[in-house]
This record gives sequence, C-alpha cells and structure tokens, in this order.
Amino acid sequence: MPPSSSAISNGLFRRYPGNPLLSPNRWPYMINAVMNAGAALVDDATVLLCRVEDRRGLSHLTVARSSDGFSNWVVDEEPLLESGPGLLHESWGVEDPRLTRVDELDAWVIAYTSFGPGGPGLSLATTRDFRTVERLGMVRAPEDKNGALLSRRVGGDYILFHRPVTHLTARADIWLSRSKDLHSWSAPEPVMSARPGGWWDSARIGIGPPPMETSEGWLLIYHGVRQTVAGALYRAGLALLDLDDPSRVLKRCAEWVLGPSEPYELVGDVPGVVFPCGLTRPPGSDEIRLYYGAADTTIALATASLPELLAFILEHGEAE
Ligand code: BMA
Repeated sequence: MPPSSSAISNGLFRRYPGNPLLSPNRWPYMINAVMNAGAALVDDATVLLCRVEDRRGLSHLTVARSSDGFSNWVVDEEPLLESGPGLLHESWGVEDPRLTRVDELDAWVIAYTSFGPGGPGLSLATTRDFRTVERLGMVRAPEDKNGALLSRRVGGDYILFHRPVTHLTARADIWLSRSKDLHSWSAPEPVMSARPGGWWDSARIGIGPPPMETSEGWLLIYHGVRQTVAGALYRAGLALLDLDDPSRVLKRCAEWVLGPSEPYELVGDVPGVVFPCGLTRPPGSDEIRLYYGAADTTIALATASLPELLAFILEHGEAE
C-alpha cells in the first residue's frame, strides 16, 4: 500500500535538534519574548530579523546573525527597527517581519506589521546591510498584516501579499496588491481563503515567508488558524502559485505540514503556535530552512528537502 499523505507530510519537515534556536535569555538586554523572524542569507551568513517583545508588551525588530544558520547566534545590542517619535502608526510596536532580497533594488525589502491606535497595518522598509533602514511608510491601511513581497516583478509589477480583515464577513484570507514603484498600490485581489467548518485553517490564514520561486511555481508556506475551546491553534501548510499569475493557486495541500507538538511550541506566552516568517535555501543546496516563532516566546527551525516538498505538493495538492 502506498504511504498515505499523512504518513508523508508528517516527515516532510524535520525540526532542528537544537531547538529553540533563540530564547529571551540569550538576549543582550532584558526582554519578554522573541519570535516570528524574517530570514535572509547575507554573504555567507544567515540573518534573522527577530520580533522582540519588550517588557511593556510592545515589539521591535532586532538582528541576530549566524555563520551556519543553526548555531552561535550573535544578537545585536540595539534594535534595527523600532517605533519612535512621529510614528503614530507604529506607536504600539512593529511586528512579524518578512525579508525579500530584491536584486533590482540591490536591497532587502522588509514587510512588517506596524501597530498603532488605528490597528495593525502593513509597512515597508529597505535595508542594504541590516545596520540601517529606510522606511517607505505604511502601504496597506489597518486592519492588514502578514505582508511579504515577491523577489521579482511579475508582469512589470512588484507583488505584495497581505492579509486584510473583512469585518463584515469576519474573513481573514490571503490577498495581493501590485505596484510599479512600491509606493502606489493596486486594489487588492483575493488569492486564497480560509477553509470552512472544521478545517485546520478555518479561522484565519496568512502568508508565512515570502513565496520562493521554484520550477513548479511560487512555493507558498502559510499559517492557518483553528479556533478551539482552549484557544487558537496555529499550524503551517503548503500551496503552489502560478509563476506568471501569483493570484492563481495551482495546488493546495489538505493537511498541515508543521503543527505545535514540541514542549517549546506548546508552552509559552501563546501556547500552540508555530508561526513561520523566514525561509532560506543555501546556494547550491536542495535544503530549505524554515524559521518560525514557537508559542510566541522563542524562535525555532525546521528543514526540508525542496524536491521532496514539491513532489509532495504536486502529488497530494488539490487544484483550487
Ligand atoms: C497573530 C500574530 C502573530 C502571533 C500569532 C499568535 O495574529 O499577531 O504575531 O504570533 O497571532 O499569537
């Protein structure tokens, strides 16, 4: 009998045995929690831009670097991005960054949630060295979050995924907007919806890391939320988007591929959360590395083989 899709999907991602990679007690200054980091390969090193929650409950973004992407993390003494005077839309903090290398700009674009009295909105910034940043401002008004930019233009446009909340229907789905210049944006277009009823991704969905370009399409790793009597459960699932029209879902897998099961995913400020925001693929390697927040308290890593993942999606994913 061929293995069922559950048997395969449970083994697709392998947790790094040294998890969690980064915990609050590793920080050079006093914090409450560290989580939800964007990831980038810069020269030969891995850079994580970590969401750090201070002991007021407000978040800022701080860089951690490692030469192998697994160990010996060196954490900056100062945040790279934090709220400041005149930034009312960020006055309650900045959260959940996703990093995209954009060769055309010779820079990384940081898409992050800017949280202020208007609610969470989506802002962009750029950096060339992860030591200084240039803010482009808020590009999607509240309530919107879970933003990530594609690494190249499609049909002449930059593509920004995001997650507006439609209060009328209480829906929270993945949408995208297009731009020629990263400042003016098209009207949002729907991409993928939360599934109804009892599904693991029925309450809300949102993009994880920026989708990775592959021969089969843009690889989308997303988080899905299920509301339970004990609270929300955050898990991660897979889909493939059309290379020429990323608003088109080619395949979507039924089952989640990473869900909270380890102690560091089940115990923390928000138990039962895996929240991936960072994905790297070392040059010349088939391995992909998924960096995720665990229980809104630490950062963990799971690895997978890209060919295995694509083969799985192509075989078990369903057309939308
Ligand atoms: C989401 C975001 C994430 C967080 C998750 C679980 O809405 O705010 O930052 O990790 O909830 O609490």
